[in-house]
Amino acid sequence: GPAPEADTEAREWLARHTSGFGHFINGAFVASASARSFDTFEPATGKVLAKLATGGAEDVDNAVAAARKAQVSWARLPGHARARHLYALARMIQRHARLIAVVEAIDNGKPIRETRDLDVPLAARHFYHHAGWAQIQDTEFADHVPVGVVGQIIPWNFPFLMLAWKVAPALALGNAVVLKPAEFTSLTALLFAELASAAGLPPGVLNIVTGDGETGALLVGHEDIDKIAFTGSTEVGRVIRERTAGSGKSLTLELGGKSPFIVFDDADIDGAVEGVVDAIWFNQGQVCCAGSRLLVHEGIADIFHERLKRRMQTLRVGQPLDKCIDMGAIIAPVQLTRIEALVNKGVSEGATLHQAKIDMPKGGSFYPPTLLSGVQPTSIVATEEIFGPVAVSMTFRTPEEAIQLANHTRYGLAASLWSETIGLALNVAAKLAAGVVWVNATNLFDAAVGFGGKRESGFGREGGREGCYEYLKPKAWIGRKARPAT
Ligand code: TXE
Repeated sequence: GPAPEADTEAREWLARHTSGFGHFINGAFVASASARSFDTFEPATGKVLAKLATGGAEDVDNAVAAARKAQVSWARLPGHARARHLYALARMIQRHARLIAVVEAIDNGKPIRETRDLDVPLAARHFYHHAGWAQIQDTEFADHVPVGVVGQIIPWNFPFLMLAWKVAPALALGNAVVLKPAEFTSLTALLFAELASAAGLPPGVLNIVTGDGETGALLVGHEDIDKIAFTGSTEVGRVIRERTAGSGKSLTLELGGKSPFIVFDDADIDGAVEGVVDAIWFNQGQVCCAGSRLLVHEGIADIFHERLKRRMQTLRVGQPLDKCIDMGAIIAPVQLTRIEALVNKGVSEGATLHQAKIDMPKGGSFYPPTLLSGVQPTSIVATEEIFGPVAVSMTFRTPEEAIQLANHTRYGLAASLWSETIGLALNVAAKLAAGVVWVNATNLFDAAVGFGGKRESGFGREGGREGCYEYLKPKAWIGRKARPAT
């Protein structure tokens, strides 16, 4: 496939920023007050891609102050006027879809086919969808007011899409935002800031401060922020929950998962095998709702595993900008090491390892499609989120046992089940502890459907009406008739 260098528009965009990006505060890019910076790397090559500013206390202060000031007039706009801005952002994303998709693929390492067909169109769809809510906010949410200034902290696995999931509802409903992208993947957020400014978004409504967990912690601890919306690891989610406890800040957390993928003996086996490809090898398995635990009915386990192994062998791992690949690079060497360590642990705990013997690219952080079968339900690989292209499989005999195994987790984000019997599917679906259950499907998202978890996968929803309420506060108005003048 073509080398990453082949894309001139993205390379030119990057070249324009060789001296660094700065933060996006009050409608303009500004140098970091901290005077500190860090490098961001290209996962597929390991090479330095850009220099990014490290947000310190003063940068966060400036961004929050700009947001506070802008929020007042932003919230005062009638809903239809805010809707116009969201439509403009959606159209801007569509107009620059190719550039965003390429920058995202280079920065994250995921296949261009995914950024082009999923991340970017879904992000545009989120802005369109929430423009609709802004349009009817004045009547639909008349007894609610915006939360105010929102600090948003997002992960690296879907950098642009997570930005859209967070920014679109917040802005639609009259809030102002300070967003901190993940340190591995800040580029499409900065590109979005450029586009938003070109689209005429009022200064201060959206601010972007780059940096690592320290910068995130400054946002979490800031006194003048009304809400934190976080997507990332359960560990950091726990820290944020503790830090915001008693502060009066609202909080939503979208955290990790270990989602079950249940295949009953009457399932369409080829369909389910293809489902596994989408469940665990999509985005190199770096998906919070990845179907990472395969629960397969004993009666079809042999044939299912045989066909799955055959399918694995046909997957192509390669350069992100190659349109013919199925899997790109793992985000960073540190994650690669983590995946390797967990897989070794699985083998030492007695699981059988199967890895596709396919050509692997050299240079960057790559890991082959992997299956661990015969896994014990209590083993580390069956309980810990691996966050890589590693499926673990177990077998069951009865639907009751499948449900019990599926729910044997501290998480509860998603579940996928495969059966041709609708009664069985609905009955089992009702008993699964998950924020979303997919039937004969996996990893389906829609801007109109609230996404979120239960248990240690977090709380709060993103998308749809329920997602709007996360950026609103109820406000009651009770009064008496004014006393007639005497
Ligand atoms: O996540 P972090 P990491 C899981 C996955 C992965 C593991 C580690 O298992 O292997 O997390 O990934 C910011 N206060 N998921 O280390 O650290 C950080 O800068 C405030 C699942 O990248 O949670 C980044 O912007 N913010 C997940 C964001 O939090 C802090 C997606 C997420 O980083 C902070 C990503 C702090 N103290 C990883 N520390 C999912 N559910 O999709 C860090 N951050």
